[in-house]
Amino acid sequence: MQIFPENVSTYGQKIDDLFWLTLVFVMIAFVVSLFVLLYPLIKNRQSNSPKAQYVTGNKMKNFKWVLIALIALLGSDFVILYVEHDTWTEIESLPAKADVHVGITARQWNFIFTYPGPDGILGTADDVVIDEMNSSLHVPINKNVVFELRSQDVIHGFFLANTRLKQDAVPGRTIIRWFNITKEGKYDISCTQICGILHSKMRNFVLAESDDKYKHFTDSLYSANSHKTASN
Ligand SMILES: [Cu+2]
Repeated sequence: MQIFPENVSTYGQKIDDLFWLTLVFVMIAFVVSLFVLLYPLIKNRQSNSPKAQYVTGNKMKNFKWVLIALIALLGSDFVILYVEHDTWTEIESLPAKADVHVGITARQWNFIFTYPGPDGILGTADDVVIDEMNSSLHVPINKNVVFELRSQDVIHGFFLANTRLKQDAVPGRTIIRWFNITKEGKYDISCTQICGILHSKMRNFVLAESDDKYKHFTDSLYSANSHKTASN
């Protein structure tokens, strides 16, 4: 059963597995809570027990159930923490090798993409900035794409659902994250923070391409850009 957008990243499946693990614990807690609420209602209904009982809960006989629930909840939290640790470390830390380095800047109401230019280094004079509504960020497949995320105005949320990566863009901060897409295609980037009146129009894409197509794209982008700077 496919209830999520297709996962196309190297680490997306691990996030999905964590989702299902968390859901199992929450479902167990949900069923137990319902039972604890409903069972006494039925068992102690008026025809069974006409006299009401007042339980203060400060005797150990009653209070132990609070403790048991607390330990069960804390225990499942620790199981999730333990299981997620490796995934968290992998996704939150940068990959040993960054194949592509790009800049992504959020602004009301668009994501602006900065390519590093022919030298492959961000923040130099040959950088190329694409600032268009609904534009696509081109990336090669099976490569570690490291990006620097910024915001020029308010808090935006960068969400690339097909990779399971979601990161807020916070004004004044540069946040470095990464993804690696394993399948060619065009994937939605949506903004997940209500960032103003046109928030819902804030929609860009990641275009994941083969190495050849990606090289073709950057070559033509960079040569068009060098003509532009040469003629200026
Ligand atoms: Cu936004």
